[in-house]
Amino acid sequence: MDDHAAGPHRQLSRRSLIATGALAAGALGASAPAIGTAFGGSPAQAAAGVTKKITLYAEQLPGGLFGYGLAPGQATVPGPVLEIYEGDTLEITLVNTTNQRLSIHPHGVDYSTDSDGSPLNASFNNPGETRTYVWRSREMFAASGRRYMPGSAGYWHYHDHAMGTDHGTGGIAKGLYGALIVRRRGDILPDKQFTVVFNDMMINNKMAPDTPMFEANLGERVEWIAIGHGGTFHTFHLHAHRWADNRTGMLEGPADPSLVIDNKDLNPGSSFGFQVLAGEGVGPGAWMYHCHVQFHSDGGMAGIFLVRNADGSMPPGAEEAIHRFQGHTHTHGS
Ligand SMILES: [Cu+2]
Repeated sequence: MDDHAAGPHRQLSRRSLIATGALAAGALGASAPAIGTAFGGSPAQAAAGVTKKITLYAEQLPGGLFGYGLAPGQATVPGPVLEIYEGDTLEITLVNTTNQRLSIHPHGVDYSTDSDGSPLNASFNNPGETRTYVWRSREMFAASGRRYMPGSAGYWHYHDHAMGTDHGTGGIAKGLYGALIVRRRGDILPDKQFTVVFNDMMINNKMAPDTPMFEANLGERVEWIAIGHGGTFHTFHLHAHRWADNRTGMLEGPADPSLVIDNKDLNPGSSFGFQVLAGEGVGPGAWMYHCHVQFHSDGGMAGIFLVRNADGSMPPGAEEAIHRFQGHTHTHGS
C-alpha cells in the first residue's frame, strides 16, 4: 500500500522552463523538459541572450484557489518553475481566464513600468484579458572602484499584484505565486526541484497532513526553492540536510566563508534556494521540513521529504513514519 507516494502532492513531474540553446524562442508550453533528467549534475550550457516566449494561463481552481499554468487546464499552486539564464529575456503572455483583475509581478529581474504587474502603473489583466509582460536579465558587470554591479542570477519568485487589492493580497492568498530561477552559466543543474511557499499559516496553501510530500532517491541532487508570502514571519528548516547561505547553497572551495545552515528566515516577499544531495551522510528515510516557529509547525506547517533508497524502494521505517504523520492531529499537547 503505497498510494501516498503516487498521490496528488507528488512533485516529481514538475515541469520547468530552462533556456537552453535548443529551446530558444518559441512557445514551450507543456512540452518543456523536466529539468535534470537529461542534465542533472552537469554544468549549465546555454547560448547567451535568447528571448523566450511563453504563455501562462491564470485560472480559477477548486476550493477558491487560483493558479498559473503553462497550458489551459494545467494551473497549479504554486505555479510552474520559470527558469532563464542571465542575459535572457522572458516574454510572458498572460491569459486571464478568470472573472477577477490579476497580473504577474517578478522579483529579481529587470522590467519597464508597463510590465511590473501593478495597478499603480495600469499593468494588469482585466477579467478575460490577455496581456504580455517582458522580464529582462543580465550578467554582472565591472563598475568603478574595482567593484561589480550584480547580475540577475538568483532564486527569485513571481506573484499576482492586482487581485483583491492594489498589492495582489487576494491573489497571493489564493495561490497566484511561483518560483523564478535565473541561473548563471556554469551553475550545476539539479535532478529534482521542490517549491515550498510559506503563505500565512500554510505551505503551498495546504496544511499538514495535506502538505506536499517531496520525494527523491538517495544521492539525487535536489533543488529547494523557498518563498515567503502573506502577513506572518517564518523560518524554514529541513531535517538532516544543510546548505551554504549563499547564492547556490554550495561552497565554492575550502576557503568559502559562507555560513553553513539548516534553518533560514522565510518572510513575506523573500526567497532563497539551495541544492542538497538527498540523504547524503545520513541515509534514506522520511525527513521532515517545517516552519520552526513552534506554533506554526504545531499548527500544520510541516511536511515530509521522503528520501527513498537509491533503487527507489522504500527504506525501513518510512511507511510507518508517513502514516504517523498522516494521523497527526497537529493539536497542542497531543
Ligand atoms: Cu511559520
